[in-house]
Amino acid sequence: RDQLQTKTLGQKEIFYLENIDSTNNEAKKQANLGCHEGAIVLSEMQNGGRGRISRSWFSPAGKGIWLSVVLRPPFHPYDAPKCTLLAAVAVTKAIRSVTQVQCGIKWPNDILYEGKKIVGILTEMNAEMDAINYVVIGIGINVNISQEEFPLELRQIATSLSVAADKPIPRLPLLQEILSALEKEYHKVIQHGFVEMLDEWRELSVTLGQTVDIIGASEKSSGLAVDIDKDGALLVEIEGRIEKIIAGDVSIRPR
Ligand code: BT5
Repeated sequence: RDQLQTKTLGQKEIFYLENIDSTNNEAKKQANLGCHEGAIVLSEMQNGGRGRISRSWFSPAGKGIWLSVVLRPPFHPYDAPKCTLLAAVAVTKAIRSVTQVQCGIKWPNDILYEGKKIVGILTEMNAEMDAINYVVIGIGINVNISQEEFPLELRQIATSLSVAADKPIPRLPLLQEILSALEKEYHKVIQHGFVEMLDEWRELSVTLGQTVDIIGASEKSSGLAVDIDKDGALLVEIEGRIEKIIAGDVSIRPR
């Protein structure tokens, strides 16, 4: 805590665990019990790490940053999913500055290096009527996992910072920078709105300018990812028309 340069994130409450099913589950539990904004949950490993739509997240002991952050943002619940975009910007910047690994954001919730996933983000929300009670941003970062340590089904699609940098990466300085960057982006968004953040997102994106397959749409389609809009939707040009792709409904795959 003394080593954090943040004002709120990780300052009042840090829940540090050896093992847990999912740091997001623990963070939601603590949020329901009334923890402060900025509380963080960290675990050395997760035995039930989760991705979106009940996919699982590989989280071996001591080799990653398995982190969840509780926020109580003054946004409309409609804007909560944009926390994923904000976190992707913050984490990408932090990784680039601490490790020099030139990773980039794949819309909406992945950070990739040379096409392989290094980070996944899972934002979950609890809201009543028009107000957010809390948002939990779950961030999973593969830090020191060798390529052979990934289960077979992930070996071709996942990688880690130590593989990308070709050396072990100490976790603490990276965690400190991630929390600082997250706090900075969060306050920027509160003060100036999401639209202000989008230029940074565009700069760090590896999705824009690519031909992508849209998966989960009623008709299978593909097109050129041209931009992100004020709602955080991906704009894809399909046969001369611009389609708005909303996170959660569909995912994309580069051609
Ligand atoms: C995600 O889901 O990418 C969100 C992952 C969020 C993980 C963090 S860890 C801390 C917090 N606590 C949790 O329980 N979760 C969060 P999605 O876009 O649905 O991608 C999931 C897919 O990524 C899986 O189906 C696998 O194909 C792949 N995958 C699983 N583990 C991986 C890993 N360690 N590295 C790269 N890819 C992985």
